[in-house]
This record gives sequence, structure tokens and C-alpha cells, in this order.
Amino acid sequence: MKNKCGYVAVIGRPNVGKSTLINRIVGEKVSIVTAKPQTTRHQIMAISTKDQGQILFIDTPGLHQGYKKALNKYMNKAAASAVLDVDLILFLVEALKWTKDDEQALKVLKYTQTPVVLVINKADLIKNKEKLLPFANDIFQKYEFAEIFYISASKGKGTKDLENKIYQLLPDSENFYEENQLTDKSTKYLISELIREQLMLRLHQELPYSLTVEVESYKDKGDIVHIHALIWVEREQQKNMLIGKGGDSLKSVGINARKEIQDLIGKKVHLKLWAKVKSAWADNNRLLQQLGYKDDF
Ligand SMILES: Nc1nc2c(ncn2[C@@H]2O[C@H](COP(=O)(O)OP(=O)(O)OP(=O)(O)O)[C@@H](O)[C@H]2O)c(=O)[nH]1
Ligand SMILES: [Mg+2]
Repeated sequence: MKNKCGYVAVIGRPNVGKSTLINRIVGEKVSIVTAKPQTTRHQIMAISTKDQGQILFIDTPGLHQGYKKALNKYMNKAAASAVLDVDLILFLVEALKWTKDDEQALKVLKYTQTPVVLVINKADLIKNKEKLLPFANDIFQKYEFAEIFYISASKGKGTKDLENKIYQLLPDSENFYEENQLTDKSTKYLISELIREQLMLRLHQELPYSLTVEVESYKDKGDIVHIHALIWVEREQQKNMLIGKGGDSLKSVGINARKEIQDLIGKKVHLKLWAKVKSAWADNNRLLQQLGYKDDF
């Protein structure tokens, strides 16, 4: 059998399970996952190397509308541009839930001739499986999909069949990357994401959407790594909310994030988190660039 290798963009509205699916197939936590929509903010490549070859997944932010900040525009652009220059697209939806954002996300496919696989995720939540077929048929009327899969990314149901189909549809090619490489992102970036994941899990309302994390320093002292990270918020009041009474909130974020980072790098970690204000950073293109939201796609 010939070796396969190629790029697979995973797109869809927020919260449908794009990052969960990619982590499942790669077998590692490359992209962060939370129950809140708009978790993923950047394109991130996740590399899955198996006997058949290499799948180069492009995880993307969920396509969404109704938010006008520069950050939302950046996220939508990062997602939409991912359909260009790939070998295959997975369009993810949530079983029996079709929303305006799904309709909007579908429009991105107008700009490509690349085959698109429709993936209906979270099938585990549906008791009456007979309802899935008419739901899928309705979506099929809207676009000429190459294939359709019903899966549960979080439970790993149907994902092996999907993976095999992806390999079938990819070009014959040697692997592009070393087999132990997991992503195109730096360790610093992955660490900032693990911290943001804990913040998103713990905080509520607008706060998760008003913060961004920057790893300021990473010092490997042999048996222990010292990491300083800044958490930027948009307003002074948010900083107080983030820190919490007696620093409780930030402390527990730090404890959980440290465990995750230790799992990632396989060393003991000393983590220091600082909350700081950069006024209205999420709606300022210059500040976005400065904070790593580089519009270069
Ligand atoms: N029940 C169920 N939940 C799932 C499944 N897949 C993902 N989830 C949950 O759905 C939520 C969103 O998952 P993500 O993987 O972050 O979704 P996403 O599409 O990457 O979201 P954004 O990054 O915000 O665009 C998380 O709480 C997941 O645990 C599934 O197959 N079944
Ligand atoms: Mg995601």
C-alpha cells in the first residue's frame, strides 16, 4: 500500500467538536477543548502519523457571526482561509442541531473545489438514531458532500472509519514531517493555550472572551522549568474578577495549568501567572498582532 500524506482542514461553527475529533485521531492533546464556544482562536496544525502515512490536520476557530470585535474577525478569517490549499475538508456539525452559524459556515465552502466530508458529531447524545437520517438529508441538499459520517468524537465512536476514509482520500506521498512531530506550534504557544484552557473552564460570562495569555519567559533549569505567563484582560475590573477573592481564582487556575504543562513537557514546572490590563486589546488590530494574533493567512 502506498504511503499517504496531506492537509485536512476541519471547519464548522463553534463547539461542534472540531478540536476533540483532531485530538482523538492524533491520540494526543494538541488543541484545547472546553464546553464554551469560541475556544480555538488560531489555526493550529496537528500531525497524526500512522502506518498508512500522515494526516496534517488544520484545526480552526469556529465560524460565527454576531460579534463585532477585531478578535472575532481574526478568528473567522483564520477559519475561512483554512479551506484553501488543503487536500480534504471535514465539515463538522452537531447531531440534530442546525443553527445560523452552521448556515454561515457552509458558505465558506463556496470558495473551494476540494472534496468535503460531512461529519455529524455528538451522535452519542441522540437516543432516537432514526432522526439522524432526515437531519443529514437536509444538510445534503445544501451542498454536494463527498461522504457522510456519524461519529462521537469524545467517545471515539466511528472515528476509526473516518480516519481510514481520510487516508483513502489523501494523495500518495511521502510524509512531510518527522513522525514524532505533533504540531507546527512552539512549546511556548502550547503552554499559553493550556493556561487559557484552565481560565476558560473556570471563568464565566464575558471574562473568558476578554483575556489572552502570553508566555513571557521559559527557563529550563534542568530538573525544573520556570515559566512566567501574563494574562491580559481588557479592563481593570476584569483583572479583579480574574484574580478572585484572596487570589483564589487565579491560584486554582495555576495549580491545574501546572499539572497540564508538566504532562506536556515531562518535567517539573514552576508556574507564575500575572494578570495585566491592555485596554480593549480584543478590538485593536495593532494589539492583536502584538499578542500573537498575526493575520498572515
Ligand atoms: N457528547 C459529546 N460531546 C462532545 C463530543 N465531541 C465534543 N464534545 C464536547 O463539545 C464541547 C466542544 O468541543 P470542542 O472540541 O472544543 O469543539 P470545537 O468545535 O473545537 O469548538 P471551538 O474551538 O469553540 O470552535 C466540549 O465540551 C466537548 O467535550 C461528542 O462526540 N459527544
Ligand atoms: Mg476548537
